[in-house]
Amino acid sequence: MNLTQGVDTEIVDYLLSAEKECREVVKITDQYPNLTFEEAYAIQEKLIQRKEQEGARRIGLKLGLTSKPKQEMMGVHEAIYGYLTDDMLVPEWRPVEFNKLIHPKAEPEIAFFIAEDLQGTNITAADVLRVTQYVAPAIEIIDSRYLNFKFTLTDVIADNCSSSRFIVGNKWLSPIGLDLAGLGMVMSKNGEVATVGAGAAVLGHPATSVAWAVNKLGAIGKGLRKGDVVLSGAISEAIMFEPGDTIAVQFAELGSVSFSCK
Ligand code: OOG
Ligand code: MG
Repeated sequence: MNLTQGVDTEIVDYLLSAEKECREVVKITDQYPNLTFEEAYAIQEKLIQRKEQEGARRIGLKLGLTSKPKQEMMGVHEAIYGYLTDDMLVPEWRPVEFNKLIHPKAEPEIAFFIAEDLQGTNITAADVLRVTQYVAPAIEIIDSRYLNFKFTLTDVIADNCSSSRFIVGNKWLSPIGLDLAGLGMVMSKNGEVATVGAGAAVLGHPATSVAWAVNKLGAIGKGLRKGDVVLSGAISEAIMFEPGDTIAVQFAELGSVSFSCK
């Protein structure tokens, strides 16, 4: 660690106040250019612990940068992960409040509901599917705390991978017999097609993406727990929205999920 004592707490305060006050802030690597991935994950962990002290509950995991185009855009070869907390979950019938967010974007996701603890460093997509009770259509709302949504990999890891809100649709299916890689998806804004994609956009198969995260966690003695929900990574690029907009994501066999913004 090359961070001096107390700097991690300062960064946590900085990012949490940006989120609470709904304002963008200069990215942390402007001041700490040598921040390592390991340090960024340590900051992320502190940030989540602080949210827990303030009453939030950890309910799962989310993957980011799981598509080749997104990785190339960032000049990286690896995905990233962050935590989901219960206060991020928005019921489908409740409008998303724009004035509580900074510059949100919506992206299509597949949610995995985990029925058994899963920990290890040799976990495969098949292992993930074995413990997945259901998959469901989901939308993630990402809302980077950084100016103009621009950051380096270490910045975004520390910022809990831009996590902000998520919405889960009401059709839940067992993944057994579902072709999650071939699953087609259309995301629309106010009835007009905005993006299209398929499950394979996520590291070839969404369960591969979840397995990657489990192995990453396994290396530091952590894992998924029974009851966790995992967002496996965006299936297309994220789109901006404003008050009055409705975003809907329709999956071929998995049904749809939508939200309106007010
Ligand atoms: C980082 C988070 C990306 C995903 O599914 O790729 C993410 C960002 O692009 O702000 O959640
Ligand atoms: Mg996402």
